[in-house]
Amino acid sequence: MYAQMVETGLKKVQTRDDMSAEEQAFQARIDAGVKIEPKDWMPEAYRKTLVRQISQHAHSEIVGQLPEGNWVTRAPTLKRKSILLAKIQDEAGHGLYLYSAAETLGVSRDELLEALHAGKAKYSSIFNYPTLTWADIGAIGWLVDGSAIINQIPLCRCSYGPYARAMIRVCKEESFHARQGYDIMMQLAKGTPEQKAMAQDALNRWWWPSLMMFGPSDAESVNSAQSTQWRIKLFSNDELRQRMVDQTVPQAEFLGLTVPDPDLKWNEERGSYDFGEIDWDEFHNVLKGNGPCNKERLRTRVKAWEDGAWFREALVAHADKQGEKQDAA
Ligand code: FAQ
Repeated sequence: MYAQMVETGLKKVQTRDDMSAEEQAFQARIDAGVKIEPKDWMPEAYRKTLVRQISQHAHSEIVGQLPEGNWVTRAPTLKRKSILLAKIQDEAGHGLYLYSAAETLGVSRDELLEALHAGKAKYSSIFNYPTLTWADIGAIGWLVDGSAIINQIPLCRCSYGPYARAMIRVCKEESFHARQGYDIMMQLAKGTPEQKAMAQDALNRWWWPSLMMFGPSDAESVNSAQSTQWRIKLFSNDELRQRMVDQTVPQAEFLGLTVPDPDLKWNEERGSYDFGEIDWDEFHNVLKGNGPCNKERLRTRVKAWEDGAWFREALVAHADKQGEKQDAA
C-alpha cells in the first residue's frame, strides 16, 4: 500500500517545446479527441500512467468485494441475498475487464496481482473500512457506488480506447448497484426507529471516507495535471467531489437522514453546497496501510489467491490437454 508501483519518470507536465516530434503528434491526436489504441505509438509515461491507474482501479473492484461479502450470509431476506450476490459478482467482472484493459498495455495480470499481494500496489482507500451492520450495505451501494459512477462516467470518454470501452459497461452495472443501495437505505429510513438509527449510523461512518475516494485536493494531486493533458482525467478530484456532495445531499434529505457535516450549507451564489474540511490525515493514514481493515483485506486476498492455486493449475492442465489433442488431430 505504501509505494507507487510504477514510476512514470515525468517530474512535470511537458510543454510542446519539451516534446519530441512523435510526442507532439501524439498530443495532437489526444487534443483532437482521437482514441489511443493498444498498437498505437504512445509515450512510455502515458503507458505507465494508465497501467498505474487501471491496475489500481482493477484491484479496487476485487478488494471491494470483501466488505460486502461479509454480509452475504447475513442478508435479511432471500431476495436481498441474491441481489447482493449478483452485485458482488459484477464487481469481480469489473476487475476482470480492467485487468484485461491493463494487459493491452504490455503488463501481465500475474505481475499486477503479485504487486497487490506484496502490498506494493494501491487500491481505493474506501475498502479499508468495516461493514458493521446491514445498513452499511445500503450505504456502500448509495455512497460508494454512487461516487464510483460520478468518477467513472467521464472515464467512458477518456483517451485510451480499451479503458473507455470497459467503463461503459461498468457504469451501467454501477447504476443498478447504486439504486439497490438507496433502496436498502429507503427501507431502513422508513422502518422502525432502530432501523432508521442504523441507517443514520451507516451514513455517519461512510460519508467522509466516500468523499476521500475522489483523491487528494486538486492542490495536492500530483498526477492530475499530466493526466488531464492526456485526457485520462476530464475533471479534477475536487470538481467530482463537489458533484457527489451536490447530488447526494438532497437524496439524504429525502431519506430524512442528516449528513454528518456541521459546515454543510447551500451556497446560493455558487449554486452548490459548501462543505467541511476533510480529515486528510485519516486519508493518508489509510493509504499508508494503517486503516481499520488494510491488513485484514490484504490477508484475505492473498489467502483467496493461494486457495485458488489448484483451480488455476487445473485450468492450465486442461488447456494443455486440449492443445495436445488438437495437435494430434
Ligand atoms: N485511494 O494524484 P492523484 C469502486 C492515490 S471503484 C487510494 O490525485 P490520480 C467500485 C493515487 O493513486 C473505486 N489511493 O492520483 C466498487 C496517487 O498515488 P500514486 C476505485 C488514492 O490517479 C464499488 C496519490 O493518491 N476507482 O468503488 C486514492 O490522478 C463498491 C495522489 O493522487 C478508481 O480507481 C484513493 N481514494 O487520481 C467496487 C477510478 N485517491 O498512484 C466494489 C479510477 C488517490 O501516484 C464495491 N481512478 N489515491 O502512488 C481515478 O480516477 C484516479 O486514479 C483517482 C486518483 C481519482 C482515484
